[in-house]
Amino acid sequence: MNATQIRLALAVCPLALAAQAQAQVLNPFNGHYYEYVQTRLTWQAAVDAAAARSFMGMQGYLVTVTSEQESNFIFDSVTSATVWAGGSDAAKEGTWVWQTGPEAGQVFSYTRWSGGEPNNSGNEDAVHINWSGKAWNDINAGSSYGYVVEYSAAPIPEPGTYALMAIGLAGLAGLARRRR
Ligand SMILES: [Ca+2]
Ligand SMILES: [Ca+2]
Repeated sequence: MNATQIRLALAVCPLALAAQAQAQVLNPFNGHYYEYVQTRLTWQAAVDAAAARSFMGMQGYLVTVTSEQESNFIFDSVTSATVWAGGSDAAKEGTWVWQTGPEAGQVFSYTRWSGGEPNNSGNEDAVHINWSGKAWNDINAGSSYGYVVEYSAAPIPEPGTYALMAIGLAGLAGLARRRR
């Protein structure tokens, strides 16, 4: 590497780091973070890959879109690519249920289906978003798309943490009694 190449590497490196640091985008409205992953996977593989990611101690999950604001935010600020979201009607045709994140098990209360969708054309059991502008479509879960990982919940304390907290509180109570 000559001097020019070293100078170039030093100039480019911080830019690369800055781009990486901004992979997760904060939605100030709900405090959740979102990360677009370009790698094309099947729906179930995207569910698993999202759950394997974590950010600031929060476990990721395949995105759940539960409001107009969240839908707009993803399209405008995270990605406008067509991406998987964590909903399925595989268990009961026509009943769309979130399978991921804090909403796992909840029937969709907010939807943004494109006109004529979901149409279950050839048995389509998974939802992808940003399909037609900001609208959604049901599609075969074996198709391959990129995906958005959402991060929202603080990690759930391990049972051992509660035990330590209890010991800590008992210790403080004892200290308070001794002071009196
Ligand atoms: Ca969500
Ligand atoms: Ca469809």
